[in-house]
Amino acid sequence: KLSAAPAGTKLVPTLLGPTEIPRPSKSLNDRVAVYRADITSLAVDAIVNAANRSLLGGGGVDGAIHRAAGPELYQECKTLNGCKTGSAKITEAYNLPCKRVIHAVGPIYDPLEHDKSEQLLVGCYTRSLELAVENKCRTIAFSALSTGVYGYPSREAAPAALSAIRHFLTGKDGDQIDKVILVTFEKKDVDAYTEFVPHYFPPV
Ligand code: AR6
Repeated sequence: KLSAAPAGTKLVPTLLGPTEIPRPSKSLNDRVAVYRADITSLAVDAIVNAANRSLLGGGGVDGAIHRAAGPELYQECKTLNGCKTGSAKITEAYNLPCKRVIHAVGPIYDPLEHDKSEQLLVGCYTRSLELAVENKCRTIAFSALSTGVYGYPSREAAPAALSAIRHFLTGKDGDQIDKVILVTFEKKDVDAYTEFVPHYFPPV
């Protein structure tokens, strides 16, 4: 029997259904973590970059990842012909301690088209997880896609991210992923995940 949603919780109809309350699951909870860290320092199988459609670098976490990976990353990115918003592409990681970099292109937040922004953000998380599985990456660390320069409010991005992750982990390829790490850099992201993780991954 499903319990009631905590008061004020925003459910994400995109993937979970407006009345679906996630069941507590220890094995699922053990596979999701929130770290406050610099994503370029993590020795996971794949880190997810918050890129733009050119895939040729930029500011924010994208700039930090390109600086730490070295110029070969830019050379490889030039061969990819960019990427659509809401999707992702994978490269080698060069001088980074991780094995691969997944470059996801989040939406520029549009408050007048909330559902479209949410659909695109969910697409980034889902496609990144698919790419991880296709490339045998079992541990994946996400930056808080779209919540910096692209203006997506952290309190709205967190439920979209968590619902996409939960949906994937409980789906047919979910057992191919051992750990999903949500990497936060700023207090607003820490606060958003702290608020919403217990809803999507309820304590057992
Ligand atoms: N490690 C982890 N997170 C970080 C780091 C880091 N080293 N640096 C920043 N963040 P943003 P976006 C966080 O702006 O909103 C770029 O120019 C940051 O605090 O990097 O998707 C691209 O080229 C925020 O929570 O990405 C695009 O043009 C999160 O990473 C555009 O910005 C994402 O913020 C993409 O904008």
